[in-house]
Amino acid sequence: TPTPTPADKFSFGLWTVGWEARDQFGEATRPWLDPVESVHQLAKLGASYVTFHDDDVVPFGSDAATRDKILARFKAALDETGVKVEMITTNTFTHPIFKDGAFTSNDRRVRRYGLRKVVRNVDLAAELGAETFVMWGGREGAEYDSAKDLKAAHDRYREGIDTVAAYIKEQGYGLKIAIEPKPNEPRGDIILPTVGSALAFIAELEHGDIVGVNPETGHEQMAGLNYTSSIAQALWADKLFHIDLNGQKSIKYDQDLVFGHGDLFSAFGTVDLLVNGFPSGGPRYDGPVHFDYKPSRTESFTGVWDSAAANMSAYLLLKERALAFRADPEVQAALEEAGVFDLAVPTLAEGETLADLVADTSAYEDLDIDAVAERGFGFIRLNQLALEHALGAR
Ligand code: 3MF
Ligand code: MG
Ligand code: MG
Ligand code: MG
Repeated sequence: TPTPTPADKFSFGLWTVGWEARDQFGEATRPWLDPVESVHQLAKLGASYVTFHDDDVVPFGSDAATRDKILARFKAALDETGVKVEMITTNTFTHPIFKDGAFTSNDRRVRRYGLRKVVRNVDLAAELGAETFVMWGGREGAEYDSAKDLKAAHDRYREGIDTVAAYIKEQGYGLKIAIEPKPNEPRGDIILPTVGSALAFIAELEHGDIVGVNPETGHEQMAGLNYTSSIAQALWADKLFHIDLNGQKSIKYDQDLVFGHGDLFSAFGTVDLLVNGFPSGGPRYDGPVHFDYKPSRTESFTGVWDSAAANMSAYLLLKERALAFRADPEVQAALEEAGVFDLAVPTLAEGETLADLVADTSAYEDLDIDAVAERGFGFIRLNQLALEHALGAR
């Protein structure tokens, strides 16, 4: 299998390999993993970056002196390995204080505390040279419709994010905020459930220019959505600031499998878009390839490091296949026949007005609609070519 290089920009959340594998029904199956060890191991496996929640590195509630000491030791590991921090995020979901959310808790004291915790972490992100500040509002939601004033919740969410964005600008930090949507889990329903919801929300912000999205494969799939379509819309809107790749098998609990271990053919489509871009060109994702998965509860530390390597290997194998797919002349001909390239041609000609179109009888009155309707697009043949490439049969 191919070996990762720095050009691949592979990145891992420290909470992924560091997950102690405690779940709803069972205790931890692995001991705490020192983040310093994770940095060393991930570097050895070929990752270039790590990301973390404040509490992944500095235990919640640590005093200032302890925090400084832990961060100094962590920075030394970064210096030693050359691993960089590209993204930082805040844990506003584990401690019981956040049981009804942070920015949208019904308790104002919690909202004020949450905002302070986030802003403190923005300073750390800037200090460590991160480019992206992710916000996953995992507890921003409810189990019951009567529990929330949803208009006020969106107002408070906007207030929170705009306040953080304004602070980033005031301080002259080069950071961008990426909102991570998720439909449910841990709350029954989470506010901003999908990429589409988050994009619509960002359009209502005062400082939306520095706010984009961090879509996670499994989160979109938990809502029955197509992850590739979701990141495509975010790219189109110039809002794909970051990605969380992983695996999920259909609509069920948040599985956080290794990338490619869920819907493999969909993962092929994702990598195809990431490495080849749109057939008509335009916005590309150029950021870190970040994995947010969980080594299954059945695994020992051997399995933890195997699974970290598996994410990168799956991505690189799919990349090879996706490049071959687009380079195949037969595929290009099938794309041509399917009209994929024609979609980039504007519906109205340059300078043509709607009145001109209405006057063009060949477009309507004289169009042989039955003849046009007879056309077959050949999408199945095209998809079979994709499948053959994905399986390495070509
Ligand atoms: C939960 C998640 C989160 C976010 C993280 C920051 C714990 O399903 O995906 O991981 O990714 O909080 O991005
Ligand atoms: Mg997730
Ligand atoms: Mg997940
Ligand atoms: Mg995530």
